[in-house]
Amino acid sequence: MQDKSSRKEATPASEWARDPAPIRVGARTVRFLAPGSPPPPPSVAIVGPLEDIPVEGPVGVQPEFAREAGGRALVRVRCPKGTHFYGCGEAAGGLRRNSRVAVLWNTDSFGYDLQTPSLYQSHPWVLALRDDGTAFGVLFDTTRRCEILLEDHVQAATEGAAPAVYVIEADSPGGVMAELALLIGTTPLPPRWALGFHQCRYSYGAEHELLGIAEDFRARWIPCDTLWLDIDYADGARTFTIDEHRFPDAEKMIAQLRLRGFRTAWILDPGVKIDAEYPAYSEGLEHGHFVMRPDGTPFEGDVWPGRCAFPDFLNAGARRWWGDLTARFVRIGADGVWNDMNEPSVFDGPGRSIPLDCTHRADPDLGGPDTHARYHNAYGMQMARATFEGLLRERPGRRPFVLSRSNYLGGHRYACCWTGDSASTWEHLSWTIPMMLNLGLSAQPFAGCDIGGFAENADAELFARWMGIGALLPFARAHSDKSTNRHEPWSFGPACEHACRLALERRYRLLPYYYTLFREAEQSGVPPMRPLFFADPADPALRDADDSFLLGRDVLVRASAAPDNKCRSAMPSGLWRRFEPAAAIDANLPQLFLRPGAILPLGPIMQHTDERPLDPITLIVNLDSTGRAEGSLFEDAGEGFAYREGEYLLSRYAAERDNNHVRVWVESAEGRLPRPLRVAEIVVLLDGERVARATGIGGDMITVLVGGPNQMPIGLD
Ligand code: NBV
Repeated sequence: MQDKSSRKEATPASEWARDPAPIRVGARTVRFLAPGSPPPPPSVAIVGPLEDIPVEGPVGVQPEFAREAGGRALVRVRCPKGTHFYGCGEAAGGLRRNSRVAVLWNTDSFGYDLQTPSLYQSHPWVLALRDDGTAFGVLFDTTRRCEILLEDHVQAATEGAAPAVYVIEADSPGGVMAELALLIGTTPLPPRWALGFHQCRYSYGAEHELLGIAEDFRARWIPCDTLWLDIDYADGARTFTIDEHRFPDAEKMIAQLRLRGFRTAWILDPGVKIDAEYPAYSEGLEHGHFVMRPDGTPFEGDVWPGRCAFPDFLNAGARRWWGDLTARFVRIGADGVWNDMNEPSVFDGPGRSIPLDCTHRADPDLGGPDTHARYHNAYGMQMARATFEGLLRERPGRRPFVLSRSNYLGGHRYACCWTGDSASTWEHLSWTIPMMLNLGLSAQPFAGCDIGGFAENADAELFARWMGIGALLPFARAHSDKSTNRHEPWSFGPACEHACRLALERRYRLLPYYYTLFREAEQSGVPPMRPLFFADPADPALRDADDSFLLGRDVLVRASAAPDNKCRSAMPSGLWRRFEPAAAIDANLPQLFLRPGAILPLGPIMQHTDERPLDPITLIVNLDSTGRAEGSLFEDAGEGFAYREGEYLLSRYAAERDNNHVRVWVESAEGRLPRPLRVAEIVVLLDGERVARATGIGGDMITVLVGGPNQMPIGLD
């Protein structure tokens, strides 16, 4: 995204990603079509039924259609003065996107900066906030190259036919996101382990190295769930192969890691090496699974393995073939799959990708056969889909976990994403929170960054701060480029290691809350990580907070990404009280606050997510001005789909103050899982950064004495 000044088939998977109980807050969607042209078919973003959506109709803003002299279709949406713009997916820079241009064209953008026109993903979607706190969203439904100018109006210029334009109106930004989810689906609940910490490096190059990293995590008592294998595990970078000299028995290695509580995630790039002896290539060629040149021969281009052909993921047969290859691979025990280079990146291709006139045999419901110009932005999403569906076919009882670098609006149904090849600089760290927030507001809420930055060298101070913030993002993975400083938590000496341990212990204590938020997101489409203005959309002071964010409704994170560690954003009104789930006060970690009227569930510190049950459970209580609070906790097996059949426990907690006592109880429960017998610790937040505590049996009413000697400072865990 650039500064304006600097520029001259509803699949089975997506069906189950939707939930019949979305939150609709006085919201309304209307579809607009360019006058005089036939309605274009919906793009891969759309899964919601269009029959319920009126064409034309009364909403607060109306798109106008025109055609540029050069031939591009133009859509302009005039907005009320002072409208604030967000969304448009992945871009470096601040949260508010007024006066910027988003160029939607998926691009491999190593070491990107503020002037890089487009990054790895495309989201032709703008969320707009009016001064009175009401909101609207505009979706330009095209996978073609699209430029969106955000000025006093929103203007999109796209190639090809004029897109259908959806306008969503709602009382609040959360209402717009919930309504958008009816059109494009929601993020399926991830397996619980995927919300733990992930450690990566380009590359852990041999079995002994990976096992050593695992031992270090456990010996140093630093929580971690997943270790990642980057391209050097493969034989000559051939996708689906493993170099047997460096990884002589991958299945055994995976089993050994599982015994220590580790999962593994493996990279699979789309480029298939042209090599007649390599089955992935010969099979793909034989069955016509590759993207073709206009003359009907497979397109060839250079990537890591050398000369490659590229699977045509727009085609159902090619997706199935690829998904089956992926499944064969994960039969040795891999837990997650990482799709990289899937913009797709082609070193010697025009614009570093596939030529625009190459052809895809796209399925009829995706739009039918057409050129790469039409489908470029959907390529990575359809690769993620092939991977997701392959995993689901192979392991129908497990939730697929796919990480994809490239994606398109609606691709949250298949993959988590990360923000690609950043650099280890304070500037890159400062873009992290706004990037995550805008991805969430673009319906890609399961996202993270390379903790520590990918390229260049971090130092102890930058890495510790990056870990403090990164450990609180929806997806938390440390990673680094070849020949740079390593990014394991102990790489920068004992003080930094201590800060990293505290940051990760915090994440693990917060996991029950995160998990509850992800379940809510699956139902409602409202992202777990939200901008501060969600606390009060009408408060002008909250609209461009780049160094604070909300987790759900209840937790506010103040997280400076500047060397001086000063947070500049305002606080929402009300007595948000500081709390600390670990003794993080002196480690320069972000500060955590709890909303007045909220009860926050925390778990015990764990070294990995299935190390032990959620016992004890801690409920942190911040009473509102009437002396009441409430909160909820969603629990289930952490894996599989039984929760969709009622195998879960959703507890709603309530608290009330009566003079010197605060009583806390389970107000209501939903789901078939029995309440486990466990210890509950109640922590009531009080004035002067003090707390009062009591312990009882979870499920019983517990009374906390909040007066006098029972009070103690926060942060004593
Ligand atoms: O597979 C190697 C890297 C990977 O570590 C990184 O996360 C990706 O964004 N990959 C790009 C290709 C090489 C980048 C220099």
